[in-house]
Amino acid sequence: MSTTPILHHFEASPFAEKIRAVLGLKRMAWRSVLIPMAMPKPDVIALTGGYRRTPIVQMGADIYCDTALIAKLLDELQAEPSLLPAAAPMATLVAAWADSTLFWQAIMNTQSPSARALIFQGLSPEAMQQVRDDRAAFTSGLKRPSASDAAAQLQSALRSFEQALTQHPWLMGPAASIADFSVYHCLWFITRGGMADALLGPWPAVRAWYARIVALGHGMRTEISSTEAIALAASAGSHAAVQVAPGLGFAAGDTVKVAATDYGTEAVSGTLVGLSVDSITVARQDARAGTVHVHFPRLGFDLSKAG
Ligand SMILES: N[C@@H](CCC(=O)N[C@@H](CS)C(=O)NCC(=O)O)C(=O)O
Repeated sequence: MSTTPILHHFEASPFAEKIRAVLGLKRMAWRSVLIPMAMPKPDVIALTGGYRRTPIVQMGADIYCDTALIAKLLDELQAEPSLLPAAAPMATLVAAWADSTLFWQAIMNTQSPSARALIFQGLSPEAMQQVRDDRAAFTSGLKRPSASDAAAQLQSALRSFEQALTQHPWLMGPAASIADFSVYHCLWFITRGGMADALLGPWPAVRAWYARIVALGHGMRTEISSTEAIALAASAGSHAAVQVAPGLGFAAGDTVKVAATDYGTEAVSGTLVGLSVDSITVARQDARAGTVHVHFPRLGFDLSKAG
């Protein structure tokens, strides 16, 4: 099986930019499948069985959902430079805070018509409206900060980043870690919305650090179609080794459902084949993709027995 990851993404996605920048740090070769920004996404659903968030990474017939798990996969595929340097054991926790809290502060600082126009440049007014309607349903259960709360909260976070980055080159110390990339993609979204001067202007160490991440690039990218990606899943013939650890309340072969707990909560149903304190793996069948193993992190996901 090929060891080149396939990233299913769209250009304007900040979470995809997090992974593209990690691929740049690691100077990895990868294949790119461009996917729709809004539902319907039949080729994504053929691979995941219901999960519709962006990005996902495919390795043959293994599908990795959520950038926290994708980052771990990329560390397994190429250990150096590591996203979890030994000197930064708390990096995943800072990354989780950035992905779930800083992200919405960034989004709520880019709601002006001029910022939205820059973020969605190239889309027709109808396509922009379609994305807006899609996102309203996608985040309907989620409580976000108001624009004024988000403005204050963002500056408070930037002050902490500035203090850290005047002491060492990366947020958690002398080496880059997953925390840098989770913070970076939030600031990338602000920059895309034309808000960098206004919001990042007072923070020179943050701007210098941001420029260093941009300079890492995106690794070596080759385009393939979603049809080719599905055919690769169907012909893979094997899956990554996983097991259901004892003592976690589930057994291999259980029929289960997995769903994100915050937004985009469509469940994936299947047979449990892998479980640990860090990840969940479900096997499912698809008419086009064959037997697919779909992997999720445990943080931010709800695992339950189906029926
Ligand atoms: N916790 C998820 C969040 C992913 C996320 O919110 N992605 C956005 C795009 S940046 C999304 O899924 N938007 C709707 C869509 O693409 O269908 C992760 O780390 O991957």
